[in-house]
Amino acid sequence: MTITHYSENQSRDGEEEELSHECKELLLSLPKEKGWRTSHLYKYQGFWCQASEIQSIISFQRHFQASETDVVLTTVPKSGTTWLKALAFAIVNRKRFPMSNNNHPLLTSNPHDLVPFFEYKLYDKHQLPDLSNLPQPRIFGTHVPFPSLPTSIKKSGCRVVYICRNPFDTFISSWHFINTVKPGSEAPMSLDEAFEMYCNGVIGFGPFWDHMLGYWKESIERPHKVLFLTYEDMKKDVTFHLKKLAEFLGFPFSLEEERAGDVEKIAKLCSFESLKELEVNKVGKSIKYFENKNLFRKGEVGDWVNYLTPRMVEKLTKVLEDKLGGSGLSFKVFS
Ligand code: PAP
Repeated sequence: MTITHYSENQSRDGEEEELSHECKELLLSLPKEKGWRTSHLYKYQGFWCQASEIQSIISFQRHFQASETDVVLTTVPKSGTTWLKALAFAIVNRKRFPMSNNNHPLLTSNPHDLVPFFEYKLYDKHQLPDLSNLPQPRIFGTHVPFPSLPTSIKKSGCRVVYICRNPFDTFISSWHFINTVKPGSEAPMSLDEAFEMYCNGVIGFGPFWDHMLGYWKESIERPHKVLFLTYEDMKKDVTFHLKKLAEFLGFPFSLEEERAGDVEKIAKLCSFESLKELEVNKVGKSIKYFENKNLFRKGEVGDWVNYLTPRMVEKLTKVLEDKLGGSGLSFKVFS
């Protein structure tokens, strides 16, 4: 068996590649913990993230200029990002790319290529992208918590959509993902170790409760600008939520479109079952080091019952009560 050892400054999978002097200096001042995939996670502006993400996020915060027509899709990782990107893209572009079109871009491109992440794509590796010529409305994705979004997003009045997933399933999805993408030479992360870190809030862009509450509160204060959806509600009634999303984005379905079954056609095109079977989602990498196929695992609600022990369920339930109690945000995890 090969065991790989990483020293403080060595990079794992490009982890601390090409960091600027400024970023390296900053890292020295930040709290750090053992990471899930990378050797460390750093606490930047109150949330945990990897070194290379911090550099991109700083650049995003400094340089991105939102316009009122922009759409920003936001999530905790493994909460339904890929699904939301596909739906939003299909909704706002349906005049350009009608559902009757056999060449719909979602058939040949992964949703993350059509709706780029600020931190993994646009502002990755010192890039300063020219985003002025993108088709309107521009749609972007990010995992950055609400308080750390660039001021121009918070103040421009652009639309923000958040999709939230119950933390039991998000945890299991994250744990599977990490172990799938870890090189074979590294020991898998045990469920127990990952669970303790998760409950302590130490996970990319966590603590997850702060992330959720940031967007939850904003959606209550500014419901016309911040829409809060849940993975479970969308699974239960995708048609209803797709229409709600279209209305929120300013692209409501006409009666004619509804009669023609366009809502259902978009739901089908963006469904887990359809996307998973596409060639483009079986090969290639749309987000940095990660293979597209690993973005599609089971796509179910409640898979956590197959993994969590009664003690874990009790503990995470308590964490949710402690952290989300009184906020009005809760999860119905037991059917
Ligand atoms: P990301 O944040 O890394 O982009 P994200 O898309 O949020 O990942 O999450 C992946 C999860 O969404 C996976 O869940 P699972 O591990 O419980 O199976 C994945 O299967 C699921 N998923 C991906 N695409 C869809 C879809 N079209 N509909 C429903 N679930 C989906």
